[in-house]
Amino acid sequence: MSGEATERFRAVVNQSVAEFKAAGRRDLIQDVAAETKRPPAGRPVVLIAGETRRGKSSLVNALLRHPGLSPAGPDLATSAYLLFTHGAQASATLGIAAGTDVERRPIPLDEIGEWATTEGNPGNVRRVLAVEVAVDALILKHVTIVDTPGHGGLESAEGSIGVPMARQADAVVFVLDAGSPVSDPELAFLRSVSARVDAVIVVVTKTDDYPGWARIVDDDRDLLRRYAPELANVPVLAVSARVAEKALARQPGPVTDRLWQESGVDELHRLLKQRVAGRASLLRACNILVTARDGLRTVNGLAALGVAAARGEPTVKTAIEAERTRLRQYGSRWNQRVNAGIGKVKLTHSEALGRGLGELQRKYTGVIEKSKRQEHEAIADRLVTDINELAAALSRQAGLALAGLVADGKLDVPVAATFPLADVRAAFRQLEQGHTRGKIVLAP
Ligand SMILES: Nc1nc2c(ncn2[C@@H]2O[C@H](COP(=O)(O)OP(=O)(O)O)[C@@H](O)[C@H]2O)c(=O)[nH]1
Ligand SMILES: [Mg+2]
Repeated sequence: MSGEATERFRAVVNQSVAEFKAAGRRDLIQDVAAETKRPPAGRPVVLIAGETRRGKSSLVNALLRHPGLSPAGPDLATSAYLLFTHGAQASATLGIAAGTDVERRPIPLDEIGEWATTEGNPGNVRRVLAVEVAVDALILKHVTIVDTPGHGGLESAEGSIGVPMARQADAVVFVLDAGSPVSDPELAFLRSVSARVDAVIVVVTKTDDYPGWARIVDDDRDLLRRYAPELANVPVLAVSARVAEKALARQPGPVTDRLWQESGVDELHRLLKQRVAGRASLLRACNILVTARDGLRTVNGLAALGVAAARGEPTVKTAIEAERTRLRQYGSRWNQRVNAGIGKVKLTHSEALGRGLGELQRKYTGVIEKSKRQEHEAIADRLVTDINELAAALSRQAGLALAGLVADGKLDVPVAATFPLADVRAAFRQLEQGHTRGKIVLAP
């Protein structure tokens, strides 16, 4: 980021932190602080997350083109983090808990399973925290890949290490399988990940095993749209590590190429290169903003009345009508009070809109600067989604402000102008001029 962009970025983050302070939410301040304090990145870190036995380790092996490197199988469960980095010479190094220290010890590559699976190391009696594996795989020239343990489901205490760990990641590949649609705990996990990580890719694996995989992929997309709207636009890729293994076992040639294509693993490779590789600092900046945005949503979304108003619930509408009638009886005093009320709504609204647009602008300036021409269309699509999201968050906030005014007995908000979403910048300009008589409405 340029110096000026860095300054503006800091200002946005500081502003958010100030809001959290005002709301007495030390936890949210800590969340953002944790993001900003991470050491500078070299290659972006991609976390492979998901329920146990979904096929994470097999997918990692397919991506690395190194069958069996990350222990995988029907009776195996990964029990430690496996960090795959690039190295011309293959090597594996254990990280073992020794009191408060971490002892590092090299091991042969074929002993990883003895240390990093529930079978080789039941109950983790060997106190393995992680294994760092260096191999000469093409994908590792672009990103560092972390295969994650998980052996009690995402809901369990062990499974939940996935969420804090996700904070160490620049991007997350979330693995589902084609046997059944995304489950509630998986959706909940994805939602909490998306509150920290901007770059999320969903992968539906084992397509070779389930002839009905295409319907499951459609269902997954649909469920994400409905229950995790913030993830409505994440890429959902269908893959098969098994088909990739078949391709790996063959000599190069047209059939092998077709198998790679069919496996979907090449597509995942391409997506990681396009969206993640070479963007460590940009992804980190985005993740800080995502964390701040999530905090702002938490702070702004707590009041139940606000939620009811945003949903247009009849009781709230009736309250607004009654208030309007009451206020009409006030004559000139009514005008004063209404204007004060409008000022209040306008203030909250313009600050939030300004902040939100500023964030988006910064984010996308960075993204567009570093992207290739053919990616621009896809980026534009994402921008529109994000603006929609911002507008939805703002209408919720406006609902809150309105509800507050109803409670204060100060409500009547004439609408000065309605802008279609595409004119969001015009709306913003009018707000900036500050001469508006009524509330600015963004029509989604
Ligand atoms: N048919 C098929 N089986 C797979 C595929 N990927 C993984 N599996 C199997 O699913 C089981 C769990 O895989 P693993 O990679 O260990 O899952 P993890 O626990 O998420 O790391 C193993 O028996 C794998 O052989 C795939 O693409 N196709
Ligand atoms: Mg595994």
